[in-house]
Amino acid sequence: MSVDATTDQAEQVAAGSALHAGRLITQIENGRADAREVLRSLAPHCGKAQLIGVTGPPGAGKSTLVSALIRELRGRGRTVGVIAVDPSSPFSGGALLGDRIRMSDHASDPGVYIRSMATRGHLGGLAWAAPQAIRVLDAAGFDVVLVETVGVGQSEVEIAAQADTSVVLLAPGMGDGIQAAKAGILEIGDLYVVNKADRDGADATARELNHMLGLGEARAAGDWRPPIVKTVAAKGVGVDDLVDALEKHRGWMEERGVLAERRVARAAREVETIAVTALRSRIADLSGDARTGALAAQVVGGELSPYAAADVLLDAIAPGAPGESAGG
Ligand SMILES: Nc1nc2c(ncn2[C@@H]2O[C@H](COP(=O)(O)OP(=O)(O)OP(=O)(O)O)[C@@H](O)[C@H]2O)c(=O)[nH]1
Ligand SMILES: [Mg+2]
Repeated sequence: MSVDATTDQAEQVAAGSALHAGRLITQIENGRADAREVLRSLAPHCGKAQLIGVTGPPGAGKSTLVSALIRELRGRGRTVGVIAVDPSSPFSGGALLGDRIRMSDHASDPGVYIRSMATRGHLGGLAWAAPQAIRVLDAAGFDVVLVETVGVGQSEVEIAAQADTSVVLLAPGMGDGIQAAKAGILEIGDLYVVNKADRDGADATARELNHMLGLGEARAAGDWRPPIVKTVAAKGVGVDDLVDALEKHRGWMEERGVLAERRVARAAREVETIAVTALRSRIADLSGDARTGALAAQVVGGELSPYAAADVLLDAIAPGAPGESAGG
């Protein structure tokens, strides 16, 4: 892509063109080098959006809640971009978020943009691509960026955990609490939602959650105590309370300097991920290389320790040969 085309695409995204934002995300998913150039031009436009992660077990109602959140946020005059990662698990039979939205009233609303991303199959994986896609929607000027990830798998949980505010969604029954604890999502919530409050067991789930999280225990004055909000996402019930709680958390973070800290931590992770991805791909390039085979043979033959062999490998890739992340 030419310099002009890069500048043009960046300008279009920064001006809020959903079409160009969508194209850029596709380029990111495909690991295209020119996406990096556009992202570089967009850097000054990033950092304004409120980033909210929504995660929880398959079928808990994340997409339904996201759709209800969009409605509530639009009602409050905010524009909303959505990244739905792994949007429908084979277990829950939940509809694709995109399908759900198409059926609803957001479809023709220019203040809403929804994008699904596949979990697998793109260069560097999800951990690398999702934060870049979030950047794109941020640069495109959406006030709020919602990220839906299913709470199984480390990278999915991490994406939600790295938001400004992480919402963990559970639903009564199906041993959700236990599933969630296993996946490690219980620790990451700034807010907890017990969805499907129209079903039996919602109060019990909320109590169990309260107990497991030690929410009844004393905290230092000024510390954040994660609230538990009950919702019936399918009917929009409790969603206004949830948005109030989100606003409260944002206010608390700004007051305490937590928002700035989180953003620095997130950027650090992002930089690390890009660097590690580049190193991996350089190592992968070498794995077909005779040198790696020779090193392995030397390790098997007892001539080299694996550590020494790894040092040789690192020396071969580390000294600044341009790799996947160079120039970005
Ligand atoms: N009874 C009831 N059903 C709900 C509620 N919210 C969502 N559902 C239903 O639960 C099912 C799963 O909802 P989804 O929003 O697709 O859940 P999800 O967590 O996004 O699912 P995956 O992305 O596949 O993990 C759907 O059939 C919804 O209609 C609710 O508040 N009450
Ligand atoms: Mg979903």
